Amino acid sequence: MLNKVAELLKEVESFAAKNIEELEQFRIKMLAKKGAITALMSEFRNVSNEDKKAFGQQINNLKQTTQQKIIALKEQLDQTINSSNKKMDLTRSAEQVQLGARHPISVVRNEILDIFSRIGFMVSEGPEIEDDWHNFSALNFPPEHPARDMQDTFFIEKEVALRTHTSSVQVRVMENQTPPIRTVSPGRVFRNEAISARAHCIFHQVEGLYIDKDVSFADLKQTLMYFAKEMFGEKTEIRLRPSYFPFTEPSAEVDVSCNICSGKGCNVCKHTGFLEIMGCGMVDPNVLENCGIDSSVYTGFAFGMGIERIAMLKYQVNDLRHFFENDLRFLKQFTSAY
Ligand code: 2U9
Repeated sequence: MLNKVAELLKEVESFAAKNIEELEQFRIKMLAKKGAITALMSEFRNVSNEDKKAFGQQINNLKQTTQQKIIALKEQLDQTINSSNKKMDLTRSAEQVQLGARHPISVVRNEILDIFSRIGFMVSEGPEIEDDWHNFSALNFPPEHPARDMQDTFFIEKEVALRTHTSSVQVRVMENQTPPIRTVSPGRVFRNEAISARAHCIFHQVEGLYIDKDVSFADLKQTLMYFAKEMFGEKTEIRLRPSYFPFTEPSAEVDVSCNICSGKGCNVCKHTGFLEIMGCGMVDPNVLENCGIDSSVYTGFAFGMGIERIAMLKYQVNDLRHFFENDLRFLKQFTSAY
């Protein structure tokens, strides 16, 4: 029994606590109702009469030593907490918070959507994984069109692919709504292309669609002119060149006067005075019929643009890959109301 007391005394004397929690654990272990010292005290009655005196003295000594040790350790720990608090300079100004900024592609997308929303266009979005019908067939792509090839499109299975344009969203809108329809569809699109300064296999588009009675090519030209002036400045001119797309007839490529040289000719516009910004056209009657819209009653126009292309022209970015690398030195240059 006396050995046990001596062992516990040794343990108490050598004990050190790193923190208040450890000290409290130690107090419970020794002095609580089921603690080691309390247990020893309850064995007092089993000690022979001649040993009782010595045992009593030793166990009292152990209990006192333990209590004093706990008080001393508590004082020590309190002091360290206070002195580490004293090292804090509460008057020091706060660490600067790094403010984030919207990605330039989001800035330009929001600006494009805002421009069209001011003339009554709604925003429609849809799936990035599309079936053959919504991405190709409904849009009048012939069965042998090269875009349907594995070389140009990322197929998931035979008739399921990553959408190559957001026109597929507008097919869904036409299938589900009756004209008048005025909608713009922003989103990511995917094409199996080699990555370069001018092309990427993932990029962003906004496509527009307006279907109603008596919609004409003149309405298309006015809408594009309004967009170009809002986006690139009041003095901007537009130019349309005939083109071909399966889903529009007639079709055109849209240029804006160069915002660097104001149309006089410079390196950026390759001395033409114009920069290509999008494609457009009157929706092919076959597309209207494919989507359940009577082409003898309704006509419509559509246009499509790459957001990266618009952002490059607006902010004079000469390499499209900057938009995907997320280098903060590039991104930090864009702060915006959008
Ligand atoms: C429907 C019918 C027709 C959208 C159009 C273009 C012309 C066009 C390209 C510009 C650069 C795609 O990002 S790009 O590579 N787009 O030239 N897009 S007309 O025509 C539609 C859309 C929806 C139902």
